[in-house]
Amino acid sequence: MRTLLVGDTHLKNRVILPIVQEKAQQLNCQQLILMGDYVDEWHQEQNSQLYRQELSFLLNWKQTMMAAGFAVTTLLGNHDGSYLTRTPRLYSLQKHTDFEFVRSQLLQLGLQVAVKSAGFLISHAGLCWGNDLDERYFQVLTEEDLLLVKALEDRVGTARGGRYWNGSPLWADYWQELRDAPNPKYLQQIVGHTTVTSIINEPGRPDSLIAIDTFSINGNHLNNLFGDGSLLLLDQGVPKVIPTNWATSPQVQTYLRHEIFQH
Ligand SMILES: [Mn+2]
Repeated sequence: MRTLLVGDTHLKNRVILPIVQEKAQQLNCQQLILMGDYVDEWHQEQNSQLYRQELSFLLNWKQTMMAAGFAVTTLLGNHDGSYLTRTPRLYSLQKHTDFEFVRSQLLQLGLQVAVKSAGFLISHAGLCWGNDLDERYFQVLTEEDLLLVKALEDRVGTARGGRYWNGSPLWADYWQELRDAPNPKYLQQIVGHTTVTSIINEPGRPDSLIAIDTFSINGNHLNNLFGDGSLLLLDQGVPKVIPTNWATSPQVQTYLRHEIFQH
């Protein structure tokens, strides 16, 4: 089984997912896993139209890819979780009617907390010491699961300003929580959530905790990119970094200029 994993997309689905599609076809992948956080981006809290366009594209894309024979898993991120539980944060879309629309689209997309593939536990932020798995993590969430989502969304680690030293699988900080205190039962994990300039995979360590959130932008000025846009391929269980042209793509520049993002 060849699986391609995609870091947090944060309202850039229309530019990231076509790149993913091309790579998935070139690499003859059968499975695609999106790491969550499809919504919210620096300074876009009032940009309702962008949320609508991005979610519409994402839903269509998932359907199209599944119709073409790809298994597509869309994981739940902390940003998505605050819509499901109706607890807006400062970075959420601020208009209430549009907030509800985003929520319904995310439920329709079909989100789950975790998935296992080739010996790796894969979730938005990772399962660190003191957190256990729940069988519901592996099922697509419905309205009935919102208490579970609420518990995970509230459990913010101290590294991100929360009250718990070990964040939940939606919130664990890669460096200060997951790597500092890995869960001994799950030493092979792949996570998004913590922005990295390029994929972090260090063979030779006793654990294998791979960070792949490479599609982030510099929030101060919205004028440049932070991550290099690389993807992770799992080929027969072996992780391999797949570079993309994201960092030099002219389409990305249209987001950074006033054409798509509000400043
Ligand atoms: Mn996140």
